Amino acid sequence: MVGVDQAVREEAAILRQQLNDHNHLYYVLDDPSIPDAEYDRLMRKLQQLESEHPTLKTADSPTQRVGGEPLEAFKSVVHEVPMLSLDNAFSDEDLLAFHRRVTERLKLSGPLAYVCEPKLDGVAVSLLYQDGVLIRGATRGDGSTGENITENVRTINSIPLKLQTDEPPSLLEVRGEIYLPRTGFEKLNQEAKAGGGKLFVNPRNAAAGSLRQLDSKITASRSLEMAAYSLGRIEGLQPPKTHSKTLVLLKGWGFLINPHVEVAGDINDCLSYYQKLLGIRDQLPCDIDGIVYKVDDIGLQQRLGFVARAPRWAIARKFPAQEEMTQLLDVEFQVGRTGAVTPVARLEPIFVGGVTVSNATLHNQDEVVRLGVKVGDTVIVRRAGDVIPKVVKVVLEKRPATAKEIIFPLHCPVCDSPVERVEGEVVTRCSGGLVCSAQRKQAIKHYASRKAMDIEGLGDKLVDQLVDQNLVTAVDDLYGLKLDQLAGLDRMGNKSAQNLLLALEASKTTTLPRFLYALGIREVGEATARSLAKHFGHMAALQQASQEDLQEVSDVGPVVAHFVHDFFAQSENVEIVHKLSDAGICWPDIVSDGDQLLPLAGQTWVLTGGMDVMGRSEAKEKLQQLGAKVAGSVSVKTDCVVAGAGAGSKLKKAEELDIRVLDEAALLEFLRKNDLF
Ligand code: 5U1
Repeated sequence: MVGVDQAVREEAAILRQQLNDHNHLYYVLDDPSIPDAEYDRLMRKLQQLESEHPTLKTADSPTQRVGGEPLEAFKSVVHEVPMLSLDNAFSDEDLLAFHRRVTERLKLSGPLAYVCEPKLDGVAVSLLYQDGVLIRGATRGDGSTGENITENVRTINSIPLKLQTDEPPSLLEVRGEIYLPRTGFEKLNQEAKAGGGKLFVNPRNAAAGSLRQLDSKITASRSLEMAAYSLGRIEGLQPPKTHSKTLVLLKGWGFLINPHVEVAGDINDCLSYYQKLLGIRDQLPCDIDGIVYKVDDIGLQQRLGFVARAPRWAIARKFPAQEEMTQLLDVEFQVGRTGAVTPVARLEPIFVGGVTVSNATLHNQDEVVRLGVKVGDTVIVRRAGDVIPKVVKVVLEKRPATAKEIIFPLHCPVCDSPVERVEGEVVTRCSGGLVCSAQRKQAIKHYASRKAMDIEGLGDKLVDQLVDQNLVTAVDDLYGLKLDQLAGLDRMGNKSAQNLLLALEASKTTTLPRFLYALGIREVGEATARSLAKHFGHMAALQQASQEDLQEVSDVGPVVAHFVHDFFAQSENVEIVHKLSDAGICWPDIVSDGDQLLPLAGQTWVLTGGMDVMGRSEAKEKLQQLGAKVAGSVSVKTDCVVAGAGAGSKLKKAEELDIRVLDEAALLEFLRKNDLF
């Protein structure tokens, strides 16, 4: 590097190191230690040095993550060690048969340890590091030859550009899965929809599509992640003797290892692990399509060897598929709380994502047009995570000659009022308002729901009966119901009627955010209801607020302000609020005396380890809403540590300092009590 001052070179090297370390803290450990603005400042400084002295630009420079010049085409890469595929097991019996084959071949009788890993639904890749610096990224391709996607791989923040060690192996190949978390997938499709672009069917296709971009700036914008799961080639360092230690080594070098990886002492633990992971599958941040079990001992792996293109020492136990094909039998139109008329696909029942599905949403007219779907079509249905099943694709080759166009109704299927579509909106709505019994029923169901007034025992069927028998027209009527009226209803005895009256009574003491949410004001979800309550403190102040006042609330823009204002401008809504108040609904007013009255004001909390149900950033946000400061490290000033799965040194320190520790379940319960979960 002739011509560049030694001091400048050193400064660039320090910046590279700092940025790579902060990147690892942020993207792999989910534990940033500096604010984003400071990170940006360091990045800008390095960019400036590199643009002044282009020879300083190294392969491991974090400035290379933002994407470079577009490529003409991808080059081929021949894998020196082929990237194998895995045999599949579809049942406990298949897994036990695999274990029998393994133990018989090894002539073992005692327990055998396996590593259990979630099988991420993404794209398998190989990363090559020379003297600790990432020099090549390639797709698996057919296992022998893949594509060189180095420029794209460099943009993925959880992939270290440089190994975090002073003594790297001279050559290292790391294998793993690049995937798109569900939130990234939803965001990508929302953006594609807004821009009229093509939607991806699932996160795996989206990850593959993102990696096949010749312009790495596009890849950089896609929030891809990579979890490492094995070594390929390694030179200049003796590899560990077990697979579990290999993962620990990879983690130490800066790779992301899935937090749910576990070592099972024997095959029975593998069976329990399957049940455990299946139970939390829907709450995980990314799609997984099964579990990979690997014999932990590398010596035993070598003795077992391979058959055809799969190892004898590993197997993939598949989960029920999240996408299946079925037939669209009919389309019905459902009317929601706000009058939205939603086309619902009636399907030939199909087992998908672990449940039998016979209905799936088609969202709206635009979506029906986008899918090009007709009644009688064979369709692909996806059910993943907590989301309701969706029709994601039509199998056009299977379209029968009798397939029928889907016609949207001009009148509400329930109350016959005209259906309208406001310009600029995708939704068609019944114009009947409270005349429409479907809208009334939905409004009452929403009012009674768990996150609103939480009226136990007031289920959907009961609401349908109450409205159909004219016992309840609007939510305030609920509080006038009598025992004999309730006891006379279908599937209601005296006891259930009494319990419901008690639940109605209990619901009268509530919180302002819950009540606001329960009113069902358009676009006012739980978070907005909380912001409104916190800002205005009293119902009266909110009712009198102008649209300008409303827009002063954080997260409230002109659209929400319009809906809130419009709601309280309608005398029938104000009357319902009065009647509810007369019925005894009450809550403590929120006194916004700075943050002093927030339950965690003045406290410092630390989050560590993996969270299954709620991501760490979401948990952090909620604790902050309750007034806590959330810090990255444990000290004597820490009031409480939330220790999730695999918590390590921070938990130990908390125990040493005798600091209160909560597990994830306790945190969720605490948040629930504070209306934040
Ligand atoms: N987690 C994980 N996924 N996966 C895929 N481990 C893993 N290992 C694989 C594959 C194909 O192959 C090795 C067992 C060779």
